[in-house]
Amino acid sequence: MEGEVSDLVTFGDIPAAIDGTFYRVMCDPFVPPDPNNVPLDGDGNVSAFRILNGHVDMKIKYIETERYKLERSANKALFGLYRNPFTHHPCVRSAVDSTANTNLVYWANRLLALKESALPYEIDPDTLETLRYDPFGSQIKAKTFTAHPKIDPYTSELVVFGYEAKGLATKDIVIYSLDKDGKKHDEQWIESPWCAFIHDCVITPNWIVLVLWPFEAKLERLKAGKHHWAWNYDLPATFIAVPRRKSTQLPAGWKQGEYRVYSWKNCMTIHTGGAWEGKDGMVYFESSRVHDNAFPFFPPEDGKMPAPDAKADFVRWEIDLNQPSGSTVSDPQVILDVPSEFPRIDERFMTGDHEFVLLNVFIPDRSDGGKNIFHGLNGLAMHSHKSNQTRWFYAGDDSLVQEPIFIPRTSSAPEGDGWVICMVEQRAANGCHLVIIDTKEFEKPIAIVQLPLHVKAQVHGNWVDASLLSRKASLVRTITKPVISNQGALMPLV
Ligand code: V55
Ligand code: FE
Repeated sequence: MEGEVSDLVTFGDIPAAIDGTFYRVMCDPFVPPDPNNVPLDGDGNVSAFRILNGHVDMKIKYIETERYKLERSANKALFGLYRNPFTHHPCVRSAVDSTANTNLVYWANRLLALKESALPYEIDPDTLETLRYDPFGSQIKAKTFTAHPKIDPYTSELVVFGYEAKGLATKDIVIYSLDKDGKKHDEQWIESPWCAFIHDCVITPNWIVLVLWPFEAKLERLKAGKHHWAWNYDLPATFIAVPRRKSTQLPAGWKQGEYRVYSWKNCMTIHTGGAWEGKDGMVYFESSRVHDNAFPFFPPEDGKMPAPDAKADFVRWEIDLNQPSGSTVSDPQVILDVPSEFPRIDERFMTGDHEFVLLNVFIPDRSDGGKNIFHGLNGLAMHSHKSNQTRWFYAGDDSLVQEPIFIPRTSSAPEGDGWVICMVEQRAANGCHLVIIDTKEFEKPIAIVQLPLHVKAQVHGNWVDASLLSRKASLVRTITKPVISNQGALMPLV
């Protein structure tokens, strides 16, 4: 599906102060994929929701990656397994192996469509047309760019890393930042303890901590035509702490150029929330945690499947940088003892002390979803670290929620004061809608925006304030007409 719909049917009222675009990306294979491929490899398809004057316009468009164009013209899959060029058709092995399907980040006046196996694609924020691959050009020496770069709002830097940065199954990791003009700074290269899956990271003013999952890539297995990743129950969840800059004040005992590797037990710390620095070389960060392999499509080499009732929660890790490399970190503190994913904070406070985390959760004793992370999450939580209180939003029966995106009420509003926008999927009803929640009353939405079709699950999304976008116009047209009440042809889904 590609297309545009203007003025989506909306129940409730969208505040006129909300002016910007919610961008999200889905995995949406254009041609039937290789039957053995994994769900992570569908073509990136963007949905954009331009909100202006209380109205919402929507546009959906594929990212025209090299893969997409080649497979579209062949009208069949030419790429085999995820990140395994040995399984691709020989004619496409030199093409960029990116579906650009994981995240959309606006930085340096560019809307970046990201896949961690390659460099960014840049897309037009208004038309969603694909503009170019590798928009930061020759200054970028690595082959890969994370889908989870982090914006440091205090220094106006995008902190980037890439793993397998010198090519397939290499242990090389690059770290650098891009300033607001897209110029690279503070590049450094480090080596991973094994060729690990490094999906996410955290940043503090002085540190970047890379979060390694216990999967392993091996060139021999790739050459044998098998999956890029195999879970390894003998590997621990591992964190690599790296000073962000040469000028970082190092704790006692640290040498210039050093980085340290810390680990816990075997588990999957899927996505990170916030991070901050404590006194005397302490770094704290939060993450979701599944106590097993949350990607059963990448089993270990012996084929062992994860426990169907694997426990999941949201935890706080404490890294003591005074401990030598190779140390074990202490058991994390459980912040929310429910299956949780997609933690997000008010990113105006990224790197610093912050009170709130927003996340998808499975609210026990309500319908839908499941008892664990594999069955979908039926609500949102907004947790205060200060009061230790959690507020819950239950999306209704037959409702699965996607990543919560925070929109500050104004650029200078207090932390957490604003709105949350979130896609809700109703599989039985075969529909989707956006909910807009005012954080003053988290339990119920102020507006529900009806999509005219069911869309696939989002991987990640972000809000881009209109002040950052080059044109103030709507994606479809500029809406100036007054609100017309719905005539009742469509019923609200919740
Ligand atoms: C993730 C998703 C990806 C990927 C690697 O959610 C990790 C984690 C949608 O693609 O390539
Ligand atoms: Fe992610």
